[in-house]
Amino acid sequence: MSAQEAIPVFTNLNDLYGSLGTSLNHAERWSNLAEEFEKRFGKKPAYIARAPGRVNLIGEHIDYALFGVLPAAIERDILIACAPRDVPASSPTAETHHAPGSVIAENLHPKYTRQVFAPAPKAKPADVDDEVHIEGWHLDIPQELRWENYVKAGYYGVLEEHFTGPAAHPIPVDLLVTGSVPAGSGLSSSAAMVVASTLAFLAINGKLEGADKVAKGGLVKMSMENEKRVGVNSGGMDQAASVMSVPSSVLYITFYPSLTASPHAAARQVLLPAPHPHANNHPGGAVLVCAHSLKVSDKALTAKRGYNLRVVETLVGARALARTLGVSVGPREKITYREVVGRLVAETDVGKGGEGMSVDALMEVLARMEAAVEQLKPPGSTHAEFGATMGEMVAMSGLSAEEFHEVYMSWVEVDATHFKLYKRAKHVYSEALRVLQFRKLCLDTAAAGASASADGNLAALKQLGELMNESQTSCAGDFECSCEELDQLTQLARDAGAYGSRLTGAGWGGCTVSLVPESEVESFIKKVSETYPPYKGLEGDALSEVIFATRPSTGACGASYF
Ligand code: NG1
Ligand code: MG
Repeated sequence: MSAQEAIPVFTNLNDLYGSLGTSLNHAERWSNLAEEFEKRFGKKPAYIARAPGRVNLIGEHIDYALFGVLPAAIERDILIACAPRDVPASSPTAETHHAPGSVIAENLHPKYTRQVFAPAPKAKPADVDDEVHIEGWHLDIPQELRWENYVKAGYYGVLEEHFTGPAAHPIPVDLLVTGSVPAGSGLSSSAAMVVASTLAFLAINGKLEGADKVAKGGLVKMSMENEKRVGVNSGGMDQAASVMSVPSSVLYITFYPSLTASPHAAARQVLLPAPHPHANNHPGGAVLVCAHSLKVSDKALTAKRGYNLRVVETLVGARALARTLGVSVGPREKITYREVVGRLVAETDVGKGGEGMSVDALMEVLARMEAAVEQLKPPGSTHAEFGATMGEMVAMSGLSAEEFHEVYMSWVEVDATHFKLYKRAKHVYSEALRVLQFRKLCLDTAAAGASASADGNLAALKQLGELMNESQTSCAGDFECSCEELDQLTQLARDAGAYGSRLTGAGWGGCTVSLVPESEVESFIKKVSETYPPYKGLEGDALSEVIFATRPSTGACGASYF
């Protein structure tokens, strides 16, 4: 799973469906999309891009602190069918859809209307030979969570990366979108949209071929930058999971020293304990069940008091901690919590090295951080739960008020009077450690293979569940990204027999993920559907839309039609 791997393009659709999993009728979805495309645009699609949503097993809100996380792609995905549109040479170019690189975007869902837009080049005529030189592009992307903004965000990145310099015009494109990832659910429909859009525009413009073709790592990087254009200062977990995932496996994704700088370290497979061959009286392996709290988590609305505020609290906390620990930090550097421990080790434990630190050494250091973060409680503070005021926070950063605003506040809008640096840090370091403990349990069980006892497997599953439960407690108490509905649903899931249950994704609504004994999935779903009040009266498809088992699925890919 290296970042240099090419993005798979299928020409045999049966091979493709085989790789996607069996919980949705993929063949029907793909052929329906292709037929509908032909009906609407009068030609077959040239390419269909697929990008899956993801579920995060453990490691919440630590990707932007550059700590490793354990997500897996799910079967539910976004598909974008597309084809070049011929624009007659003689046609008047005043109309938007005749402009170079113009897009007609439709969505299979009837509630979404047709969108027509065209990017405008920022061009400057070159001196001698009259060639036009394109310096960049204008494409209006309102910071609202509407589907077409994600399509535009993907396109914009492709334009900026591949269509600047001597004029090379992007081709006009018709496209049709469909999706099965519920929006606002914490299953990353947004990243799936951005990845699918970026992939579609790369494919249609021939950027997935040739010597300098975009590979998986490039697609992750572009998609991360593209998603930021819609207004959330996210880490890279969702885009990496959507692109890099492989069937049947969870991914351990690390972002340090950088996701794409260390392609081999970036994403590694971690297998959940498999059913034990001699597990007569034991429930066998475990399955992931996603359950939507039915509270929609709208990041556009909650960013100022939620996601973006947490990013600020986490980054400022890291600088303050670096200072109290005597770790070097540049005057304008936005150091992260991962870099703080890296440097702490490199600068104090000679020989261990910060970047190349082994996972065991990292686990040791993380365990020591619980005491260290106590120093982030503002001295003598009487504020509830150790929140620092803006003034106190500026003082802790060691920057002048002006510098502080420039470095930490100029790129983001937040709405808060107190900033809970201590509680956020406590979550980040304990969660980073739980991820590594979870990973170790999985790797140790896999290494023991058939020689492990059935009891050993079961014990491992219970411990994995325990770590998920602890993660939920930390998200709710210290990171404050849960909500009543998520607290209730995770508790009901445990009562219904899950090994463990927690919120997944940013929180404040959206989905939970539960680790459930394979043999008990049906009865688990039934019990939760009877006890979680918002599920009252739901059955059949309506119920399986909100609570469903999923297996780790494959990452982004495409299909070419001939
Ligand atoms: P969601 O809300 O599930 O898309 C967000 C971030 C992730 C990560 C998680 C919390 C985006 C695109 N993604 O996920 O990078 O920080 O929250 O762990 O904002
Ligand atoms: Mg999202």
